[in-house]
Amino acid sequence: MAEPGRLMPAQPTPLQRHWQTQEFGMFCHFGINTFYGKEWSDGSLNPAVFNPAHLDTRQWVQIAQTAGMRYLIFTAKHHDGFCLWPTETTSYSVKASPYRDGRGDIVSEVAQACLAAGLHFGLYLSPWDRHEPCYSDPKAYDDFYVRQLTELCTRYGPLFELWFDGAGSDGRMYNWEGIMEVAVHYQPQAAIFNMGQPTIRWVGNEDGLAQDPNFYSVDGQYLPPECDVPIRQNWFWQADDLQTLKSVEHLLGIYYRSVGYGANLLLNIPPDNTGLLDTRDCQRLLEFTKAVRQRFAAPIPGAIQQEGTSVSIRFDTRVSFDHLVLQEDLDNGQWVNEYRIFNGEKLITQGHTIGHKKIEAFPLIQTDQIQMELNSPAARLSNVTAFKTGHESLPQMGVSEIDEKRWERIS
Ligand code: FUL
Repeated sequence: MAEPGRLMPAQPTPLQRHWQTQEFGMFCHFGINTFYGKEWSDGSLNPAVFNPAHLDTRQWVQIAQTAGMRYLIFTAKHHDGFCLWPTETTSYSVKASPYRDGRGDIVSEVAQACLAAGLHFGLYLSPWDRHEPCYSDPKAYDDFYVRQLTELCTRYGPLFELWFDGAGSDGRMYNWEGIMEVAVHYQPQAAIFNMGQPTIRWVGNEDGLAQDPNFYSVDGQYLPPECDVPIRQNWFWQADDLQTLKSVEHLLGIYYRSVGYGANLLLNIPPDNTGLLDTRDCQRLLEFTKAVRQRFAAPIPGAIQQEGTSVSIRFDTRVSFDHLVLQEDLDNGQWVNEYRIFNGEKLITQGHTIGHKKIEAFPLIQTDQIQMELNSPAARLSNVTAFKTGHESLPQMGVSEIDEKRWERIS
């Protein structure tokens, strides 16, 4: 029930709620760029060198699952237009490469590995296409793009997410209506990232950082954010950027400010030019996710009792903890936009958004109950769990790792 003067918040669909519960995914940028040490290319690179000698998509999936990731998004086509599946729409594809003598289908190899392991699978299909000659003719390109999307939506089983990247498309009007028809018709369960008729949105930076408050209602529509960020500086694997591999502390900082701020985290681990994830990236990823698991290994559940805007959380016994994981009941939309948490008279922590998940860190306390004040009696919590992690504040993120302005926002 809406309070007087307060509009009902936007309501999530079951698809959106499910998507939010998946929390953490692997992004895999792989393509012609991988073989030329490039981030972007203009569609003129020769596919003759595209030949990942040890391609093993099961390794990608196995690492993703060991890291606790629940989905994998693969670049079927980046801005260069090179297609990783044997499309009928262009000759600029794996068909023109020596990979499996031109009979390979990498999208299929990723899809099969995900399916076999039970990992959700999604695709990135860049609208901006720097190879395709008909790109300059909007009508012709819209048809071309719809055909590409139709191939992807009909050949590879259920897709968890379709990633529509806005780069290069400023000022360009695509036939989103036609594009969305294909997506919704063939893949009604796919989350739509950021363009067309989106069901999820870009967080607004490529550092993997959400903010508090993190509002899911945007222009009256429920649109939870996804934080995409590469594990190194670049999205595609490069031989010479190992020094930019993010530290465990930096990755933890991202985790607390994405998943811990109620957003999903899509972390890019790029396959190298042999077709495998780089062992150094894998090692760092697994060190980071092990640290997350260790911190949250021993949950201390709290019993929630609410009266109006006051909530008391009781624990079975007197316990010590330095973290709280809070979750809001989002069935009726997002209501919490302000909360404070007390131990007796003492304010432990406060914030704005709880949403799907909020992770709070603070100096260790010992108690058998805490109290919370919410902004609205319509707000409901679905979970409050305490943890003794041995860490009393959010992981630091060095100023050198992000620009000054952002630092002000997130510190
Ligand atoms: C950006 C692209 O230009 C990058 O190459 C990368 O794909 C990133 C995820 O999105 O807009």
